[in-house]
Amino acid sequence: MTVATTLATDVRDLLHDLGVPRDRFSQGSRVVRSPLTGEIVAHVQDAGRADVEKAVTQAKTAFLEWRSVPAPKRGELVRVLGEELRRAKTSLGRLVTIEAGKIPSEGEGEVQEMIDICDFAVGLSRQLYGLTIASERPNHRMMEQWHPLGPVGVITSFNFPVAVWSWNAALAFVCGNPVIWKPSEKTPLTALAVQVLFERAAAKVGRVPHGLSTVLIGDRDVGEVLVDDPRVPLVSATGSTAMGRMVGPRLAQRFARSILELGGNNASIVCPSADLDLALRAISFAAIGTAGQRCTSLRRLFIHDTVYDELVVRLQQVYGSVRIGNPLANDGVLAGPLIDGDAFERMQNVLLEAQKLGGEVYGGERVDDDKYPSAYYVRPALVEMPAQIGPMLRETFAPILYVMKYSDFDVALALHNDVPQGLSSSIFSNDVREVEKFLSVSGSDCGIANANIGPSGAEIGGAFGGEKETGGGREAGSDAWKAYMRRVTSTINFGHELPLAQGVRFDVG
Ligand code: UN1
Repeated sequence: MTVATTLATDVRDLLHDLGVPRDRFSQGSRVVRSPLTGEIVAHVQDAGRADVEKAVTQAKTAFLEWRSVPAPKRGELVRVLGEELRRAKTSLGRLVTIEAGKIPSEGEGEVQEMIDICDFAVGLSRQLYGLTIASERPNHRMMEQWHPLGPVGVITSFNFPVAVWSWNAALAFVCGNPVIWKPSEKTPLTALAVQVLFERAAAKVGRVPHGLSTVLIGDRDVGEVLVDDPRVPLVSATGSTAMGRMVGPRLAQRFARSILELGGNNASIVCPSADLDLALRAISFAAIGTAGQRCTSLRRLFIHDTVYDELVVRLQQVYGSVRIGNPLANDGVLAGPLIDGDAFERMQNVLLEAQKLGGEVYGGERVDDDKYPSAYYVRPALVEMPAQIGPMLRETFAPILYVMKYSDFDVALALHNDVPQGLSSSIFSNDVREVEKFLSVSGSDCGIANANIGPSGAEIGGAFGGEKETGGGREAGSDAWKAYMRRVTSTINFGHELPLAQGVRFDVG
């Protein structure tokens, strides 16, 4: 595995390969650090209020042009963007690793997720179907049309710095909308790179209006301008529940739409008939992968008492031996760093809190701090809890897995649902009754419910999102595209009479 002299050099070379002009990452007051080492890798310029204003104005103009381009032609842009992403997969994946700290396989996996949603959206560009509806009146036809909506604001988080943009953007573009993107201030470089790939695709396709895609680097004030601008009819925001509490009501206030992807607190139930080898692998990936920094990460585990001791011992073996560290400097690493020192502090405080409440903590300590004093690598933590209390009810963006024993399936199911969040969930069982119950109306109350796989690592083909404090939004596959369009119901009278609906009589002559 090659390690450049410094990550800054590596970043410079990658951005150069990707075609990002040097001045976009070598000047500006915002310092970009890599969580792999804590070192400064670039400087970028924040967008000012005037830049945001300009982006929205241009997006509005671009919308007027783009909405009239036939949808399959709009799909052509997304098809070429998918090709650019395929070409850039290795470089962009490595940049994700450097900027967000993911292991290379997950960094490239994120780019693959972008490619997948582009393919999905290209097909969709010929399938933006509306219904034909039987009219109750003679010689009338009713139909439903889906029209472009307008500029879409997209606010994304550091943990999926580029894939979440693509879930929104690929759909928005084929649906006829421009996109204004505020990436996490912790991961601006990958966003700048994606914007360059978009610009290249647009140039190849030709006649793509200026301002169809813009990136605005900055703090929350940039996002707030998008949230409050009446020219932006939809904002899709990924982040904490606290962020959603701020964004949701402000959008509702001006009757704009929102797609909210907020905190998750995902659980799995391991039943007596579970395949424990399979469950062990699935649990390990879901709880330790991405250093527990996915919104779909597994955070709570309910294990039946007949298999509890065996599974916990096996999990402890995994937790004790899993390779943690800088994934660019060591082979075989499965857990990279936390994003920053604040995340580390929060994790340690939560572990202390759990301990005070009777939790037995295994792991959780900092590692490699001698090698990287400014980076935050931790051993993932397994916490045996006496009850579902305290931090178990909250989302902590760190590799902490709370474990509890159960003996009655219905009690486990009730505990499973008894948290404020409702993103993803899973069951490990070979008993068809348990599996079907878990997936049924009286089972998991989450937006995603899986059987014999973990709660994370969803494919783009399904609608992604969750209930309760997770915010209710849906992105990516299935019919999530409808949120990016305006539905028109039209009734056409092709007769000579004017029968009124509901048999109402209104004879004026
Ligand atoms: C997120 O963590 O915000 O299902 C998104 C998954 C990924 C997406 C996670 N496909 O884990």
